[in-house]
Amino acid sequence: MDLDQTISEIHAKILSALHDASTLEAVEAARIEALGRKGKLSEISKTFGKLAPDERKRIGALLNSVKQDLEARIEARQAALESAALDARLDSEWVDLTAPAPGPRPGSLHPVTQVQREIEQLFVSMGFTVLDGPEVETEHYNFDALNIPADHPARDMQDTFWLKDGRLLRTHTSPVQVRGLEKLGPPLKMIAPGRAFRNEEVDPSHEHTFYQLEGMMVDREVSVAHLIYFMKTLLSAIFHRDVTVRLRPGYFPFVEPGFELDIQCLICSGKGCPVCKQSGWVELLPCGLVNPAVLRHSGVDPEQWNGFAFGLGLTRLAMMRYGVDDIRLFLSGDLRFLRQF
Ligand code: FA5
Repeated sequence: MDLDQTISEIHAKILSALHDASTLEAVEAARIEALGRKGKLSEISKTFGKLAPDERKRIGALLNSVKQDLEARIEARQAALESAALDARLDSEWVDLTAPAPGPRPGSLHPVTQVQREIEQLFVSMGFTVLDGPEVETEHYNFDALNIPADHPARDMQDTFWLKDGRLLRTHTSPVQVRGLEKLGPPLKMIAPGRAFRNEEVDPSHEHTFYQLEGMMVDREVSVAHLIYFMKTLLSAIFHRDVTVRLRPGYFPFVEPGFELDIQCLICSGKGCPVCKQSGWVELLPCGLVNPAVLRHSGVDPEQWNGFAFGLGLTRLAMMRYGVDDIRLFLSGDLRFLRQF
């Protein structure tokens, strides 16, 4: 095979390799194959010595023109691949500076707050006033004024967190009954939502810190019928459906007669589970007619006035409403839980 043909074959082969090269590495490999120190064209240059002077000149010129052509094409191919790589990068790393920024992730109200607000709205629409009371209470308001003197066994029903100064963390929202009557006097329709604290073992239905919602109506002739009407209105507004309840006698020194209104456990539909301690019922809404002694302690004449009162377990109500099977989740601060509401 003569040199002309060899050179033109190498030329054609490298052109085709360049055409097929899709990476800079492939282009470099083609360059080395033709133009590298031990490349095919360089090898041919080494055989020049054997050629006649004319032939040497002619082949030399041919080699040079092929080399120049290949160098130019290699450079063009490299430039094309580099620009394609840059385009691909720009495409993948593209940021639309004109796109509107994603807004802050909206939060939501705590489930207990949501239920509390619903009940507040309901009672306000029926003419009740919403009152607040201190969480650090005196023994007088938490116990004595509610007809629970120091030696009364009912004090043991509520394990109390006592403070060094003799005050306590209120064990229920009932002190607001007395504070409300003292401040506003009868006739009075009030509710008082808030936190209560008890030094007791926590379990799926008992927390040391939980919410109650106290309610009281004092007027001239209040009866158990009024009480039952408001309790029924409350439950149907919260559950939007029929729930099974039972009313049984309950003892609280500040009401007479006293009742316990239990709701059939909505976690297990009454079959029995850890929340209802396998009983099928959850204590939710103790209530009764206000004991005349409480009215007297609050400066109200029980000959002229009477009333009803209730102490709704608000956190328990939220459990039933949303099907939460462990009360401890409410205070856990676990966002995976809270984001569901
Ligand atoms: C009382 O606290 C009375 N003050 C309620 C009352 C008010 C009765 C007015 C009559 C008239 P009791 O200890 O049963 O009662 O608590 C009331 C409700 O609070 C319970 O039915 C329950 O739903 C809720 N509760 C009580 N202890 C806890 C606790 N540790 N964790 C969560 N909820 C509780």
